[in-house]
Order: sequence, then C-alpha cells, then structure tokens
Amino acid sequence: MGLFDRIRQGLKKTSQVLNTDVRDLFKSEGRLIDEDFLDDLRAILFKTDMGYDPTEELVAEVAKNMRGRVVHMTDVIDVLKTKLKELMAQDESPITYAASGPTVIMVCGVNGAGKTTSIAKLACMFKGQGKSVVLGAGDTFRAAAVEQLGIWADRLGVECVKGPEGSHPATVAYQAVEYALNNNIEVCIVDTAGRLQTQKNLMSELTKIRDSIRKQIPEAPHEALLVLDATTGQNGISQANNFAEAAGCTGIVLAKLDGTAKGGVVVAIRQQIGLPVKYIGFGEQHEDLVLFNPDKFVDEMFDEELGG
Ligand SMILES: Nc1nc2c(ncn2[C@@H]2O[C@H](COP(=O)(O)OP(=O)(O)O)[C@@H](O)[C@H]2O)c(=O)[nH]1
Ligand SMILES: [Mg+2]
Repeated sequence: MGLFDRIRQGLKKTSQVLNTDVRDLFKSEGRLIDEDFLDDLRAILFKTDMGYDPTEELVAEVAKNMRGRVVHMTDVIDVLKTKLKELMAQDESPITYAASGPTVIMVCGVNGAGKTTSIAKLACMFKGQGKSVVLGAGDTFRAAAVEQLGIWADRLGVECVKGPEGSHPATVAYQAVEYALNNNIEVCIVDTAGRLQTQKNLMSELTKIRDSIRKQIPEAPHEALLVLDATTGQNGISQANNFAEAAGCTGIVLAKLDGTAKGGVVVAIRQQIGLPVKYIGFGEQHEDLVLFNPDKFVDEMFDEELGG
C-alpha cells in the first residue's frame, strides 16, 4: 500500500461515521434540510467526539445555508468540509531544527499514549530524510520500556543510549545529548515515562530532564512533544492543556487515529489546546506517521471512495 492508501485505511473508522453516515442521510438525489435532517446530522457529528460547540457550529452552518431547501449530498458535504477545515485551521508544523548542532526532542505524555511508538516513527522519518538519529531511553521506570525502545532502535538501525538499571531519566537524557554532540548526530529523541499532570513529583522530573539537556545545549530541547491517544477522545483532551503547559510542550503528536471513530477529536484539540498538531499516527508500524495538514485531513476523511 502507498502512503495515501495507508492513511486512508488508518482514518477509516472516523470516515465511516462522518462520511458514510452523512452520505447515508441522502436516500435519493436530494433531501429537504429540515429539523429531522439537522438532528440526524448533529448525532453523526457528535459521535466523532469533536465536542458540543464545534458540532453545533457545523449544524448551524448547514442550517444557515440550506434550511428549507432540497439539496444534494455533495453540497452539504462541501459545507461541512469548509467549516471543519476552518475549525482545525493551522499551518503545517514540522519539527523546528537547531540552527546548528543536534536537534533535541523530548517526548512526553500519559502511560500508553503511544510515546515510544511515535519516537520510532519520528526516527524512521528522520532517517528517511537522511538525518542521523540517536534515541535516549529516558523511561527508566520500567525495564520493558528501555527494551522496547532498544528493539525499535535495532530495527531502524539507529543508536539508543540506555543508562544502567535504576538510572535517573535526567542522567540518561544527558548521556543521549552528549552522545549526539560527540558523534555529530543530527537528531536526539528522548523518551520519558508516562505520567499524569496531577503527579507533581513526576511533572517536576520533566523539568529536571529539561535542565539536564540544557546543561549541554542551552536552547534545547528544541521540541517537547506531547503525545495524545486519539482513542481517549474528549476525555484525554481536557487534561492535555494543563499537561502541555506544565511540561512546556511545543506541539502535539496525535497517535492511534486508526483505532477510533473519534477522529473529530482533532477539532477539539485545535479548539482547546494552544499548540499545533505536528504529526498524526495511524498505525503500529514505523511508517504510520504523517505531518498534520488540516485540509488534507478533512479531504481524506470525506474521500468519495470511502463513502457509502
Ligand atoms: N493502532 C495503533 N496503535 C498504536 C499507535 N501508536 C501506538 N500504538 C500502540 O499503543 C500501545 C502503547 O504504545 P507505546 O508507544 O508503548 O506507548 P507509551 O507508553 O506512551 O510509550 C502499543 O501497543 C502500540 O503498538 C497508533 O498510531 N495506532
Ligand atoms: Mg513508552
């Protein structure tokens, strides 16, 4: 499968709700846009977990333009697409690289969000761009986590810096950056253990990791990415804002979009979190990551072939 097909496959669950279900509202050529139609539309949109306000905005937009008229399906879909693009609007936001020397990327988030897998995907992307990469196994909380990152590193053919058992994550981060500096590595990605924003000591540990990175490169980390699990939908988003602020995050990687029909959560994130969505993950393989582009995302979501 080519990249485009893989993305489409990955977004299928959400697109089945949004696209297939919206198309299903049209039995024949056209349909009268009345209260029944708007109620059905509202229910479909709401299922994708974009949240109450965006759902109402979309319904209002269709009502404003079309209430009382018999319209074609494509006209409604066009209105939805335009408004969705507006609600998600942002520029593509790739990694900001260091002006010189290694670019250091810290990755954080709650347990199981997809941090380690997203690191593997980013590493794969950098390698594909011809950049050298080193990973820092900063999730020293569980031995299995260090091992998991090591397996990815072997598979991708990149270095992985691991501390001895019981190391402090800040020490491992320091060593990974040191390795990058000594070996002219272009990108250093530091993994961290999962944590909740309410765990004060673990949140301050992130500050320690950051400080230890800065000892060698004052303007690092150049990115602190917050990995969010799309399958948690709205619930995950409400805590993410606080986390992002406390951890000084620079952008979001939204993982597991393939596992959910709640792809509307991108709208919620754009509306509620003051950070760009940098990349989206749509599978468990290392190639399942793309730069987020709202227009492309919406177009893929409503791709005709995925419609009913
Ligand atoms: N379907 C799917 N699974 C994912 C994705 N990203 C991660 N996972 C899976 O989610 C689980 C937790 O991922 P992991 O990277 O270990 O999370 P971490 O605890 O945040 O490091 C693993 O089973 C991954 O294979 C994704 O984009 N799609
Ligand atoms: Mg992990």
